[in-house]
Amino acid sequence: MPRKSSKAANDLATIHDQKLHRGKGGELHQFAEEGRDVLTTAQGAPIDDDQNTLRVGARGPALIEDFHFREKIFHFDHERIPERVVHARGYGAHGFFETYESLSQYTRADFLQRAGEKTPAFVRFSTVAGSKGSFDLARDVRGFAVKLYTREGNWDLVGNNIPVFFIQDAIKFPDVIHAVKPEPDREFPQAQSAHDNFWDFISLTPESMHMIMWVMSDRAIPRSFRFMEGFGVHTFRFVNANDESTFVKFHWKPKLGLQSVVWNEAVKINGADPDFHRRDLWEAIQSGNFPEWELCVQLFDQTFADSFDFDVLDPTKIIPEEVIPVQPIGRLVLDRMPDNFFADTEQVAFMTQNVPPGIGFSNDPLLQGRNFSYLDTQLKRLGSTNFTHLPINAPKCPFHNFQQDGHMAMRNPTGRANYQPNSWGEGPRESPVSGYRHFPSEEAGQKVRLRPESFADHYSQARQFYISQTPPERRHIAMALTFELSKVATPAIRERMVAHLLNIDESLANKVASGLGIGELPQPADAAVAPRQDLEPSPALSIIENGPKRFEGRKLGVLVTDGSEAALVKALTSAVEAEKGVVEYIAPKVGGVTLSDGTMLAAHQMIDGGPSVLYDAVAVLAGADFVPDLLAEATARDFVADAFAHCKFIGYATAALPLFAKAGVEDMDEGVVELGGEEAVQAFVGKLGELRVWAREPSTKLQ
Ligand code: HDE
Repeated sequence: MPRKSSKAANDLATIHDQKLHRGKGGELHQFAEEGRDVLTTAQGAPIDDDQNTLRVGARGPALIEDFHFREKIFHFDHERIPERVVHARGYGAHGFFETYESLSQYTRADFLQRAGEKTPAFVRFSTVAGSKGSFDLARDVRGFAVKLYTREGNWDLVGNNIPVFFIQDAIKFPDVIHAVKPEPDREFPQAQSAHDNFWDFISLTPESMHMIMWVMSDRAIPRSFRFMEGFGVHTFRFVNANDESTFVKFHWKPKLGLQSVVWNEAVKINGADPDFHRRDLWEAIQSGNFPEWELCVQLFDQTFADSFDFDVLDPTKIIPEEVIPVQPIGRLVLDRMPDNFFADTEQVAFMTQNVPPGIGFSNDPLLQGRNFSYLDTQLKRLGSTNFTHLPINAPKCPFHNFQQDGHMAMRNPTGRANYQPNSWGEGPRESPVSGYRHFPSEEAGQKVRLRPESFADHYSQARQFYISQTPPERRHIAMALTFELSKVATPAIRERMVAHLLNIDESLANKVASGLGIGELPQPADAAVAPRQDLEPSPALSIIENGPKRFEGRKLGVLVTDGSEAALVKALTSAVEAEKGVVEYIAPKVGGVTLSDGTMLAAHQMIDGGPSVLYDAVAVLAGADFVPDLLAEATARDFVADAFAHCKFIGYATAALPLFAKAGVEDMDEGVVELGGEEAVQAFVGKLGELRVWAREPSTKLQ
C-alpha cells in the first residue's frame, strides 16, 4: 500500500516543481519527468548525469567528491555472493500445491487436512556439480527443491530427480563432492564426472553402485525439468494428531510424462543452448503452459520396515513402486516466474529441517547430517542470520519470536519484552497443543561409529535398476559408463569399475570392458553381501516405459525456405498445436521466408542457431528451388543427420529428399515420413507422441 506522503516530501516535490510519484513499494517520493522516474542514488538523491564521472575539466583527474560514482561502483563491486557449494546452477519458479484429500489419518500437517486447499510454493531445479555459469545438460543429478509456505510454517522438501544417493553417511558428503568437482590442482573438468578423481572415489566406494546406475542412465540428461520426476529420497515420518507415526517416501510425478535426451545430443545442446533447461521452463510458464507434478507417497509402518529386504533408513535403496504403490495426494503447479532471478532463485534458502507439525524425520544418517548442513550453508552464502527476513524465505503465516538484531535486521521485536517468560504480559509463548512435537521414538544404544549390517548389500538394487530398463536404456548405460571411464587416464581405476560391474550384470561389465579395450576381465569386486539375482524388475524405473505417449509440451522444429509449400506448413503447424505441441520455424535467415502462396513467415531461428538437437522432432519443408542452397549448407546437413542419429521423427516435403542423401541418411525407416498431404501430416503428428524411433538406434553410429 502506498504510504501517505510526508509534508517534507510534498515540499520537496514543490521545490523541484516536479510531479509527485509513488513507487510500488510505497516510497515517499520519486521524481518523474516526462512520465519516467528520475534516476536517484540509493539515498534518493536525484542524479543529473550518469554518463560521466565528476572531474576537473574535461580531461582532468576524477574527484573523490563524486558520491554518485563512488556509491554506484561500490555497490557493483559487491554484487556477487558465494555460489552454492553444490547445486550452484539452478532455476526457480513460483506456483502452488493443491491437496486432493484430507490425510488427517496419517498426518496433522495443516496443509494436508482439507481437500482443495492451495498452498503457495517455490521450486528450484538445479544441477549438482557445475558452477553457476555452467551448462544445463551436464550428465548430473538434478536438484528438485520445493518450498511450501504452509499456515504452520515452511515445509522444504529438498529432493533430487533420482531416488537414491551416492553415500550412506553424511560424513562422506565433502569427499564425494570434492571428487566430482574440478580437480583442485588444475580446476577442470567443469560440470563433468568424467575424470579420474570422481571415478577413483566411486570405485573405492561400493555403496555408490546403485546411484551410479542411475547417473549413468538417461535420468541424468533430462530433456526438461518439466519431464522429470522428483524424490525426497529419505524415509520421513507422517505424525497424526494422536502422535501416531507412519513412514513416508515422497515422489513427484510429472503430468507430461518422463523424457530424456541422448548423450550425443546433450553434448551438442550444451554448445547450441547452454540454457536449454531454464529457457524451456521460462518459455512454458510465460506462454501459459504451466508444468504440473503430482505429489505421491509410499506409506508404510514399522512391520513393513522390519520385513523389507533392505533397510528403509539406507538412502542408497528404494522401495519399488510394485512393492508399495505410490498414492497421489496433491498436485504442484508452477505458474509464475520470479520478477527477479537473484531476489528469489539465488536467495532462496532450502533446509531439510524446515518441517511443519505432522512431518518428521527418520534416523537415515544422511538426512540427520543434512539437517545440520543446510542452516550452516545459508549463513555462509547469504551472510546473515537474518536470511529468513528475505521475502522468498519468510513464512507466509504469522510468526513471532524474540530473535533480534544481527546484520540487515528487517524485523525486531516490538515493545519492552524481548524475552520470555516476562511479567509484562508481552510477546508470544510456546504451545504444547499446536507446537511442533518431535516424534518420541525409543532410542538406545552405545555411542559408536558403525555402519549397520543392514546397509551392506551394495549391488542387488543396482542390478534391479539395470534389468528394469528397456534395451535402448541399457545400451545408454553401457555407453555412458564407457564414455566416462574412457576419460579416466588411470587404467587401474577403469578396471576397478569393471570389477564392480561384474557384481551388477555380467553382460554390462563385458560391454564396458570391451568398449574400453580391456582384454582380460578382472575378478569381481569383493562384496560384503553376495549380490542377489532374484529381485524382480520394476517397470516404474524405466523412462521409456513411463513416457508421455503424446507430443504435448514438446517442440517440432520446421526447416523452411522461400517457396516452402504454404498449405503444408500450415497443416503441420495446426496439427502439432492441436496436440498442444509447439512449432518453431528455422530458416536460412531469421527475417523469415516467402511461402509458395506469397505469404511471409517469420523465422524463430536461423539455421546456425536452430540445430535439430533443440527439438523433439523435425520437419524439412524446403521449397524445391531452394533445396540446392540447403545442400551446400553444412548446418542444414547436420540438421537432418543429427535428427536421424538421435532417433527422432523426421517429416519431409518431397522436394527436400536430396538433403537426406547429402546428409548420409540412406535407410529411410518408418520414422522418416514423407508429408505428401493432409492425411500424411496427421499420420506423422500422430506418431510424434512416441518421441523416438529406438529401433533405429543400433544402426546409427552413436552406440
Ligand atoms: Fe544437499 N546440500 N546435501 N542433497 N541439496 C545443499 O544447501 C548436503 C543431498 C539438495 O536449490 C546445500 O542451500 C549434505 C541429498 C538440493 O537451493 C548444502 C548432504 C539430496 C540442493 C547441502 C546432501 C540433496 C541441495 C548447498 C549429504 C537429495 C539445492 C546449498 C548428507 C535428497 C537446494 C544449500 C537449492 C543443496 C548439503 C545430500 C538435495 C551444502 C551435507 C541426498 C536439491 O547444505
